[in-house]
Amino acid sequence: MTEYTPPKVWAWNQENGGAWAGINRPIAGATHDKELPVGKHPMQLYSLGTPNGVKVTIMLEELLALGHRGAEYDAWLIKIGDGDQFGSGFVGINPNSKIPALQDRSGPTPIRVFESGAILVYLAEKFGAFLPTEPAARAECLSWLFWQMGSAPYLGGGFGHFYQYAPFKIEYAIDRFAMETKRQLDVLDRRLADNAYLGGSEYTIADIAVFPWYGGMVKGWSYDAAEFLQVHEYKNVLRWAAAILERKPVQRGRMVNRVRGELSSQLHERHDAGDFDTKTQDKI
Ligand SMILES: N[C@@H](CCC(=O)N[C@@H](CS)C(=O)NCC(=O)O)C(=O)O
Repeated sequence: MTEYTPPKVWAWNQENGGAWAGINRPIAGATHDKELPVGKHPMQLYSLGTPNGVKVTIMLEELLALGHRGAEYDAWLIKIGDGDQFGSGFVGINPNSKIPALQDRSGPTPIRVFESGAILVYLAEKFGAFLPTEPAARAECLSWLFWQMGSAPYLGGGFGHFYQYAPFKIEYAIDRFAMETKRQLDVLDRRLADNAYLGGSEYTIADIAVFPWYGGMVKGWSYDAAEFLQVHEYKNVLRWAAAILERKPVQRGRMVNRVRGELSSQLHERHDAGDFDTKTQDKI
């Protein structure tokens, strides 16, 4: 690899060889007209089963398991590799063109919510669940929730990108982001040494947000990097991830909008609670 001297003005090299070169663009906005489908339930989710998407499907399944019928939802598949996030309907509910995006159609005027952290807070407040009301516990929960929103881009966009998706391996970039990812795992491991969950003794939206990223990392689901990052060292994170994974709503939420893995674990779209038994990819 030769050293790179940036030109005076950056130019868009559309074929830069990276795994996402086909969809990444330096401009926002829609590329084509496309209405979003709308189903029968109050909540309409437009998403994909990535760590960011799964946060919301886990939350909706948790709410349904508590008996909140208002959390019934249609989960529509947005194929980001095909550019669905740049359709006019999707951009209308998320001007940032990223999954997940939610529309609450339970009232007279639909309410759009984008950014997974904002969606979790919106749902937690609407249904009064998984976000403590006592000020100290609420502050702790929100602190870890926002920690996730700020930290995961280093794990995904930094480490994951340069370790797995970049067209060639750059030692400096992998080194920098491997170090930061290990530091973040250690932050979590220390917190979880004395606390069952990130907010304290209760399972909250902080755990729902952090689990798909950092739980997935220690479980070896992400970037084929478990050995490289020696994830077995983070024993408290492993214990916490195992406890979360035992929850039925978490298992269900992980299946929704999933397009990889065992066919029986992929429920491309979810429009009914019964779909988990009848509409997984091994059955249709
Ligand atoms: N901060 C956002 C991040 C969302 C995000 O990065 N989504 C990715 C998939 S995990 C995406 O839609 N990428 C499509 C693109 O970049 O064009 C959130 O938490 O909702």
